[in-house]
Amino acid sequence: MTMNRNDTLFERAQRTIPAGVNSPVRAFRSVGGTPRFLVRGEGACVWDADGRRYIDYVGSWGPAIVGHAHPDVVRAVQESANHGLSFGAPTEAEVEMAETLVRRLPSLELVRLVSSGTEATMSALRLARGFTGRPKIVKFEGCYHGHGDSLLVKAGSGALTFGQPSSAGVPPAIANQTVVLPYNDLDALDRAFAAGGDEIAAIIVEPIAGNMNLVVPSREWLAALRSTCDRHGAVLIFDEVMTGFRVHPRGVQGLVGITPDLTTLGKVIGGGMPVGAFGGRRDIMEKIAPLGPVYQAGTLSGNPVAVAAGLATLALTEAPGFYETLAAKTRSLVDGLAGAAKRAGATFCANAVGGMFGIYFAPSVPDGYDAIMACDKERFNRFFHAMLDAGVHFAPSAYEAGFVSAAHSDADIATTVAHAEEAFRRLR
Ligand code: KE4
Repeated sequence: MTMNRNDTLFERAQRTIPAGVNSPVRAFRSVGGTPRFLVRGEGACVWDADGRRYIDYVGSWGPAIVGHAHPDVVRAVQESANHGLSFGAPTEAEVEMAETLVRRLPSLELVRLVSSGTEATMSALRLARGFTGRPKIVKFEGCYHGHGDSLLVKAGSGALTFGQPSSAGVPPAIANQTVVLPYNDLDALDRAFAAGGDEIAAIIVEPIAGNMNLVVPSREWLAALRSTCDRHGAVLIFDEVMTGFRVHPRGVQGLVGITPDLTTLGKVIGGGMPVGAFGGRRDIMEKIAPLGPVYQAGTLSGNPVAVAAGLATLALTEAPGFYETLAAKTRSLVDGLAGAAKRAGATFCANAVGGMFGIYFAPSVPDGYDAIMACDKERFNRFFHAMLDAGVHFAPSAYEAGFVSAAHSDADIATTVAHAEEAFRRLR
């Protein structure tokens, strides 16, 4: 078998990097095969080390909402870098970013920048615990909030029983302070708070889930999270690292009209560069050092070059009709895929919210974790590779959402749908 550049690079990478990648999902272990080593992105497309072009629906897992290498974003980065890369001192760009986020998200009165979504969520949890003086947090099965110890926890048995580590290296003493409940399930929420609400510092939730694939919960359930936190004095955290400025100009909180106490952000606000953020109610955020007793810090927090990329990206999303066009494009993709599957006789469905979508080898759109787990993963994996061979780059896992950018053209969508119909026929 001739070794292509991807194979050669993957073999070489594994000699010095665990599994050859710097983040596990990139290793293709869920779908099998050799990951594509990308060398360039432009607009809706990426190119691999063998020079092959792909229409890209990963978009760096969400950040590339205006497309890869947008001239405005690249120019902003270059201009900022010309003045130096990092100072470890305040800069005006960070103030502009904070003002932009506060202006666009209903929940934000104060906001602090960090360098990743993980930093944002782990800081928000520490802040909620510091603000309430309580030890426990509630998260939901199927939701991912980065790799902070308190969040690498899977469901224990029973209502308010202790969570169990979902990763080695997380001490049970930490895991058992996390309660894991079923997503989009009202009864389980009531039982958990009835059993121990006075110990619960916060609920953290993906208000639209994207890390078990796309799952849209009922508005009623989100409203119940809000009222439950109000009743028990717990902090409601919307983890909008993925959904923030992806599904709506004002996040899920703007889409559904439910305001959390804290919001965590990432991805789009960095436009592909390392930026995360956490923010919310002034009385909570004023507990953060150096104002208050909850410590949090970061050498590159608010890095001016990264913030320049984020500001340029967010500015582009404020163009008139940006989100309407993006949502219509994404909807045309999922409707096109569903139509192709129907013509090919494949059991398949798809869903979209704003610029985010989910594809499922199942008869109906999943509304929770169990329904996601019932989807046909093996068929997804075969579909993934058929599409990759055809030059379409979907997320290399049946349990991830997909992303459309403003750079995807109608022709890109039509080409994707045509390749999908062929792939569905070969799946039969
Ligand atoms: P980062 O630390 O990866 O910047 O953000 C963690 C995070 C937090 N919250 C939500 C809702 C997220 O989706 C993420 C990260 N998302 C994954 C995609 N499933 C990043 C891709 C990866 O892990 O390589």
